[in-house]
Amino acid sequence: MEQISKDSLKIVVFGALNAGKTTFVERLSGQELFLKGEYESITTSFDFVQIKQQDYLIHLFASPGHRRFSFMWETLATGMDGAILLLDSTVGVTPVDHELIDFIEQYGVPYIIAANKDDIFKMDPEFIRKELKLSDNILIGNTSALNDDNLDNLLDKLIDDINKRNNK
Ligand SMILES: Nc1nc2c(ncn2[C@@H]2O[C@H](COP(=O)(O)OP(=O)(O)O)[C@@H](O)[C@H]2O)c(=O)[nH]1
Ligand SMILES: [Mg+2]
Repeated sequence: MEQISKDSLKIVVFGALNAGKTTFVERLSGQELFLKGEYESITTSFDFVQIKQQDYLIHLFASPGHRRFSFMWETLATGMDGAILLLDSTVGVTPVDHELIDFIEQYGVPYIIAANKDDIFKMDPEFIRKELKLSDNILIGNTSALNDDNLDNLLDKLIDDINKRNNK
């Protein structure tokens, strides 16, 4: 029988339209997606890459941001080990972000917040914590998907949270 050498984790990146989800998974994978689920630059289906991190094979999905495709959130979330909510720092915290947090919390998996486009505008993590009513143990980081800034580090921390959860 074939040996499976790596454990795998399913992680899903959620976020509003234009928050930078496609860019985020592209930078993390170091590849431009060959097949993007995009039509006129709006992600209509999901993006998917596989990356190796901390001895895990990570199946990293990005959800379609447009509200009209929210029916896909549940499909993507099925079996996820962790989630990342990407905020667009140039826009701030929006109703869709509230909706996404409520959605993610139903699954009871570790998740982190990435305030993206930090290269243009810096959002204060504590402002985000208050706005989204997040407890202190939820990590909030500032990222620039465009400049590949803080992506690996945040993913590592999410994996640490997942490990902690699974070793309980
Ligand atoms: N300045 C800046 N632009 C970004 C960043 N991340 C994404 N973008 C840009 O924002 C736009 C939307 O990004 P995209 O990844 O398609 O967003 P998605 O709709 O969430 O998948 C594109 O023009 C990206 O180049 C970032 O960290 N900084
Ligand atoms: Mg996209």
